[in-house]
Amino acid sequence: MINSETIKNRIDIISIFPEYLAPLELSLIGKAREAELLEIVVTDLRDFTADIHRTVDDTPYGGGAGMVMMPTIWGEAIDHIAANSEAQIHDLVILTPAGELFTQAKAQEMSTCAQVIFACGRYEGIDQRVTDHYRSRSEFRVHEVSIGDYVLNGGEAAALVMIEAIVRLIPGVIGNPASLEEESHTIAQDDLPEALLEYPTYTKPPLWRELAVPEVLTSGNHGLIQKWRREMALARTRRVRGLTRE
Ligand code: JE8
Repeated sequence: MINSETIKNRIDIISIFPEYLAPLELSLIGKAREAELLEIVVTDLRDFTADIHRTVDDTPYGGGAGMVMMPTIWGEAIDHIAANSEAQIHDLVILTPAGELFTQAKAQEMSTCAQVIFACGRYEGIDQRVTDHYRSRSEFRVHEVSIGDYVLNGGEAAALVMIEAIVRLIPGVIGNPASLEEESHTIAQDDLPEALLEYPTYTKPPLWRELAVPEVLTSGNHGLIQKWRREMALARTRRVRGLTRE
């Protein structure tokens, strides 16, 4: 286990909208922070500006619409955060619609990192030289990541999604580790669904608006229940995602 109790996981988020990250105080992540399993620090990018207007953007070279975030400001912010960290390696995630797709495999990988720094751009994104510069520094590992093929206005919502997926994999954050092992997505990483989608779940009451709970689930026959759940997962995977390898 890479995340032994002695390793403290640290997540940094850099944004011009630090209030956007307020949900990180809630629920499972909030409790993990309180239990000091995890440290999350949100940094306002504008704290690293030098001018009176706290400017972070400028017009794009080559022309075109919108504004691009300046590499100078990002460099100051990232260097400051890395310099004030115990971590030897800093995993720098740059959110961009042009990045590699975020998967459960990537979440697993990042859950073992000592420090992950999320750079959340806005406008037309961050000057490409920020990625290129940190790729050339051996103490950084740079990940250009997208959470999916749709257009957001900035990286903050994507960072929230990634952090939720990553943090729940840190040992001690989820009470029952069996609930992690049972998950369908743990080995799914390609376009072909290697793992199955989740089977449907039910609770009381047994009859609701003329819909009954499938009889097998109240039979008490656990062998039959397991078989039924697997069949439902297979049928659902085929219907929603197309052919499986089975
Ligand atoms: C972003 C984003 C992820 C996803 C991430 C970061 C920074 C060049 N485009 C920039 C033009 C349209 C508006 C874009 C706004 N933007 C979007 C994402 C993402 N991760 N899956 N979709 N979009 C930035 C600026």
